[in-house]
Amino acid sequence: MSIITKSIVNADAEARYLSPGELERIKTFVTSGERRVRIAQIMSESRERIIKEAGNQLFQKRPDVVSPGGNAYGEEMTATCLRDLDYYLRLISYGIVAGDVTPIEEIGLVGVTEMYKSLGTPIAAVAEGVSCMKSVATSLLSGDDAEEAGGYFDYVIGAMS
Ligand SMILES: CCC1=C(C)/C(=C/C2=NC(=C\c3[nH]c(/C=C4\NC(=O)[C@H](C)[C@H]4CC)c(C)c3CCC(=O)O)/C(CCC(=O)O)=C2C)NC1=O
Repeated sequence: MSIITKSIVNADAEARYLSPGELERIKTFVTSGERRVRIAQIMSESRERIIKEAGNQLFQKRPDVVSPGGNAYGEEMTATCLRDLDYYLRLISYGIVAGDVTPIEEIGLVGVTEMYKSLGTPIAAVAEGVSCMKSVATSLLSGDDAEEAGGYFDYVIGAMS
């Protein structure tokens, strides 16, 4: 839910006008809208490049995951691993547009530790992969945009550590 919808639901539940604080947060959300949409467009247009380069960086840093016995060993498993990176990049782009980490959290982070544990996937290596995506993605963005986007990647990395 966007901050606008959320504020309206809360205010209407109490049959009141939006408070000055709520309006101030909505103002910040609206004035940063152009930047957030611009970042999401760049990430969406460059998704293949971001995932490919981040995957290469990850497998150089963590050759164990693509070696025999590794969780992402073999063509099919490597493709599944890259698909997971794609999932997280997509969720991060949702978060950036919404100006809110809730969609990332609800779709991709609730229960994530247990999920990767049961799959035998080293979650630290997934976090490393997200960190590689951050470095590729932010290199495609200008200063302020890179900083804004970086926070969402950091949020995912933090939730995995
Ligand atoms: C949108 C929300 C969402 C997420 C996040 C998600 C993740 C997810 N990753 C999975 C598997 C997997 N995930 C990986 C990923 C990796 N292995 C590694 O060693 C690397 C570190 C890493 C890549 C960075 C691999 C290799 C599998 C397959 C494991 C297996 O089948 O044994 C599975 C098991 C089912 C399947 O194979 O599709 C799920 C549910 N699914 C979702 O719907």
